[in-house]
Amino acid sequence: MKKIYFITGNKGKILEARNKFSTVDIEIVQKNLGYPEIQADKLEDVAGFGVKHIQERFNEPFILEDAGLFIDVLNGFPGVYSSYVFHTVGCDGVLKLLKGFNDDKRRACFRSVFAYMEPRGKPLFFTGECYGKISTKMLGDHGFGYDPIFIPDSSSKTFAQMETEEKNCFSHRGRSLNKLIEFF
Ligand code: ITT
Repeated sequence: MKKIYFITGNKGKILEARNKFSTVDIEIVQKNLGYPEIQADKLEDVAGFGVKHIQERFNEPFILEDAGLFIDVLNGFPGVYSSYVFHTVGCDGVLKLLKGFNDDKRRACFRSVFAYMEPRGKPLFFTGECYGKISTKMLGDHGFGYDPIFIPDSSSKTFAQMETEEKNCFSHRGRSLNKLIEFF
């Protein structure tokens, strides 16, 4: 079976990718090599820099992903700073920033960018988006990160109230992974 290494420290991402790839003959293997996440305006640039860094010390086909939560009323914040914001103020901090805002001021979008790289190759990018809103409180205990406060359009549940398979039907990552699977 073909193996693709997924360079990530995030077990939730691995679960979601394995769930998607269960329909094809490709094994997703987690490799937590670590790479610098540069400060840039676009997720593509963060992923692109990471790919070059990993390519210098890893000689197998691999994927890595940069993702973020973009909140309309905050002009896209936390966006490319999602990881830092999550580890400093977390879901609670985001809820506080939006306190008192009604539903139409709670619009947000999750974005995912996968980069696929073969040894000595050039990176290929696959993107996915999911629009929705920020809930008024944390709900659910599945998933990771901002899942307890994000309700995708066409659902009334947060991502954290969904099993992996259901989240994958709606999510930014589910969509970028669909494109990646189609490519393979
Ligand atoms: P990597 O090792 O793959 O970089 P990470 O958790 O640092 O794992 P990102 O930099 O891509 O992942 O994610 C930025 C932040 O956005 C981070 O705090 C995640 O928890 C959060 N995030 C990304 N995708 C998410 C999702 O599907 N649901 C909830 N939060 C998500």
